Amino acid sequence: MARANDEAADLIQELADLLSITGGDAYKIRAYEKAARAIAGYPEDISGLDLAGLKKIPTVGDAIAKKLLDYLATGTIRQVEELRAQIPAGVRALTSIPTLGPKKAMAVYEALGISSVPELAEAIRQGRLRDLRGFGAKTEENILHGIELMQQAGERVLIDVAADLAEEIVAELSRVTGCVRCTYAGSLRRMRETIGDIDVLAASGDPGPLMEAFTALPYVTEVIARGEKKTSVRTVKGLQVDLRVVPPESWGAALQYFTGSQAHNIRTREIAVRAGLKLSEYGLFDAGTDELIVSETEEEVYQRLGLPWIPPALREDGGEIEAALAGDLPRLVTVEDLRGDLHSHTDLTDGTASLADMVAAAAGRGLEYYAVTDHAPNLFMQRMTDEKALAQREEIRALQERHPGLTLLHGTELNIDPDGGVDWDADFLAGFDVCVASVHSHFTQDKAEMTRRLVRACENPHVHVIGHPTARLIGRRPPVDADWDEVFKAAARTGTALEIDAFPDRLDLPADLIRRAKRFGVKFSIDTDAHAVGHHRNIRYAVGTAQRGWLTPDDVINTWPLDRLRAFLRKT
Ligand code: DGT
Ligand code: CA
Ligand code: CA
Ligand code: ZN
Repeated sequence: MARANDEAADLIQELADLLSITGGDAYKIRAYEKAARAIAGYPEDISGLDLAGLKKIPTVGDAIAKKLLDYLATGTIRQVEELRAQIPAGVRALTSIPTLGPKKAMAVYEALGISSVPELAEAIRQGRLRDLRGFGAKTEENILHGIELMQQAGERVLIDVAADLAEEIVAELSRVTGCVRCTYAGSLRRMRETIGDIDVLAASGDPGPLMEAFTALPYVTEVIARGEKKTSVRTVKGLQVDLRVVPPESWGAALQYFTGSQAHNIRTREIAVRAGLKLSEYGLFDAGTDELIVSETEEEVYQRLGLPWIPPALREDGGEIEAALAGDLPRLVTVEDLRGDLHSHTDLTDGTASLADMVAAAAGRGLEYYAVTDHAPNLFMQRMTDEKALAQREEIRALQERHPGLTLLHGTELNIDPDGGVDWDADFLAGFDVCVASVHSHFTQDKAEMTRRLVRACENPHVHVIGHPTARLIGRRPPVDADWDEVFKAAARTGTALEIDAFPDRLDLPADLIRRAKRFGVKFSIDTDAHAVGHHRNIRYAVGTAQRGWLTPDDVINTWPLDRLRAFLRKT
């Protein structure tokens, strides 16, 4: 991964945020936001690029490229520094509340001197906000709700942030002399959607050099605790990382223990106790003689407990122990099982890469089919038209000749309107190979309305996949309220797949709903929803989510051969 890309993207995004506080030009702000996404998603490390190289990044023009040069030379962007100096830090803290816009943040600061989240919550409780111009009871409720969302997300980070850092640390430590094995465990190995801290495990007869190398990593900001067996540090993004070093012969037992979850470990320990054994991070021992029985691999540890190896994504005490004992563990879907991707965008709408680049990225993943599904006209900001959609179809036909091994599908991402209708009429829709339909507005409809809306979308014979069905944004927007069992019944009955969207702040459907939907016979589509070349890498997070929902390849329509997929898309 390229850390410079992330830092530069953060600075450009901050520039957009700061400009929106000072009432900057909306067009410019949008351009910065788009560029920030493009920079973060750019596959090449920007730190080696010159002006011409930087301008090759999609949506980055001369002005932004110069800001990036400024960053590469000085580690910051001058305009960001100037704006930071102008705008009180308190106001910036307030804008981290997802439901409080920059203008309102500035207003409460100027009128009431409020400059922190707790002060704001207190002022709302005292009813001091509702007399301000542009504020009312509804605004207060919204802000409080935003504060709640923020607190729920707490100190946890999204899975991609943790995964990128963990992989970098594992790569560094693996190079240290004496390191026999190294990997990450904990919630990240189980692919939870958010991560509290990263747990890295290493095997070595000599922990000293590993602990040294770990605390010396450039992104470590604080050493919280340093010991022989365990060292904990805090890193630049505030995320804590624990490193545990165990003797090589304890590897399997330690990996099992530190992968967790705690609830799963309690179950495995009980099984050990009932068999006259003792299970710890050091191994599986005879409870009577303390003699070590096995500890080198996880497989051996599970086997000696009378269990097959259990995939980490299932280790939540959610029935996996019972299934393992009965020999009923599912054969979970993997990234390698995926033959296609049914949801992606290009720079024709809000993507940052060209059609050719996105298709090349799909080919690079070894896919057999790939659907381009740019936004439909009712998402007005994206300015889709019939003509543009048809022109794109021609472009795809032409491009197909260059990719004999990859079948290109022309699709679209429709907008499900409040009544459950979609953008185009049946005739026009019939021209697409695949239609994803998603909720992009009116998120707060009541349960009955939202249920009807989603059921109607499923009943549309031209809708094949419901995109990011709950529309949640982790830590920023709650899931829509619907009677999900009714939606699942409709999806199963009509042969409409539900998506598992790979964006780390979506992961939608979430795992618990996936598992429930599967019981109704629902089929799923595991998609990137890629808006940039780099987003293709996110697919593993959606697969992890699918695994946590106990899905097998057969449950997932884009693991199927194209013929079987096409039959499903006919919805007969
Ligand atoms: P997180 O960090 O909140 O996202 O979740 P985890 O699961 O990574 O939790 P963490 O970092 O506290 O501990 C990592 C694993 O270590 C955990 O899944 C199970 C194991 N573990 C840690 N402390 C205990 C404990 O007191 N009892 C048991 N049974 N297992 C523990
Ligand atoms: Ca952890
Ligand atoms: Ca931990
Ligand atoms: Zn999309």
